[in-house]
Amino acid sequence: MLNRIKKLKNIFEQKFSDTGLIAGMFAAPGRVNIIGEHTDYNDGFVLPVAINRNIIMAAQLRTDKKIKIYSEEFDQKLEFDLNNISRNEKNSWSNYILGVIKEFQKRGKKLQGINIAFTGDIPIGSGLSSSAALEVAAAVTIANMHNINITKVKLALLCKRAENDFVGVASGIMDQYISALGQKNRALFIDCKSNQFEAIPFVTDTYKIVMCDTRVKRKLVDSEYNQRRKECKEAVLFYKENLRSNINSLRDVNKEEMEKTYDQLFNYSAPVAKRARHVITENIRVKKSVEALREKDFVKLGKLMNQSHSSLSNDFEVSCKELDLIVELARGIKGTIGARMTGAGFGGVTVNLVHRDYLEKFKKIVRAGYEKKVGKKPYIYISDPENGAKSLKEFGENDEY
Ligand code: NG1
Repeated sequence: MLNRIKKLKNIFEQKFSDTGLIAGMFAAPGRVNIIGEHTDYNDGFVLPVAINRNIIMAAQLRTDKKIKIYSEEFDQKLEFDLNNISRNEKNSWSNYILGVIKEFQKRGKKLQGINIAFTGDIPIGSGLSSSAALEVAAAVTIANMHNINITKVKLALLCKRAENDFVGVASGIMDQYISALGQKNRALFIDCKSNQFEAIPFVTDTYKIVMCDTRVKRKLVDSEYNQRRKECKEAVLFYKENLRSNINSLRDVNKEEMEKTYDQLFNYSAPVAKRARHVITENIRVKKSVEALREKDFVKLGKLMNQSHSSLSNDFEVSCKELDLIVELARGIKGTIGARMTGAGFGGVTVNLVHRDYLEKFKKIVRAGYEKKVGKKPYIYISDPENGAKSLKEFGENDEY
């Protein structure tokens, strides 16, 4: 990261003149969800980790009310007025930062003008949550520069509001929580109903988290995602009528109840019955995964990840041939103890647990096998669970935010 920090400092100096006011640098990571897919909007459980890819942001206060933002990735410098923040339809990347600024303003914070430059190495649009990282990096930057005392939980909730209300994506809390609250060698067990979380030790010298990016554009994802949400709601209505009136989400239905009524629901709608079965069993798998981590039983965790993929592919039907191919190739390699798609599906990334002695073999076989059938190589990233958002006080010195 040191080189990127130096590079960003140079960029900042080229793009902006020194105002002499408070300056600083901050970073917020992307994430991968180890298990717990399509459970967040069903009031369920997720188990993400922060990864070693970040948005890094350099900033300095200004004496006026202007906000100037430079994105290295888009090579664009935009200017806004603090007194008149509205959505930018043309340069949508800026909305993640503007939305965060707006949220601070909504909370009555008097902000000063600010110059911002940022860069990042989280691939955009592949399901590693570069957008939440950008929001969290912006929030940490704004809070620090203005001496605003805010807990990490409140900061993550503020970013979620920015995403829901300003950017306009009805996401859950997972991405902003893990980017703000991630911890080195820990996964975050999040209850998406209560927003409570617990950092679970994810300690292993033997296994690495490997992400494989299919590089498939997630074409169907929006319509299919909304369709799945609708089907889950339909299942809740069915259970409410046929089981108990106090069922308000799939979280409230246990496995026995689901199995007892499976045929009845299947006769009403086969997809709805299958979606419900995925969510209800996935919540159980997340809780078992937490147990596995507490027991340091990574083989057990890997098996649960494999089961999660089958359930997402067969019952929730959000996988695609490229994801299934990478999962199949990965599973064929000795040293892979778990492989599954992660994120919304229809493309994006898989997450794997791979023995460190087999990493090179893994990369070689997955790249070659995928290229042979799909015509391009997948991108492969390797990470341990990392810390969440932090201040980069000085070059190379990583202080916890
Ligand atoms: P990805 O595909 O990682 O952006 C999406 C949702 C999550 C969750 C997963 C499925 C957004 C921004 N994120 O994740 O909240 O529902 O799908 O588990 O919509």
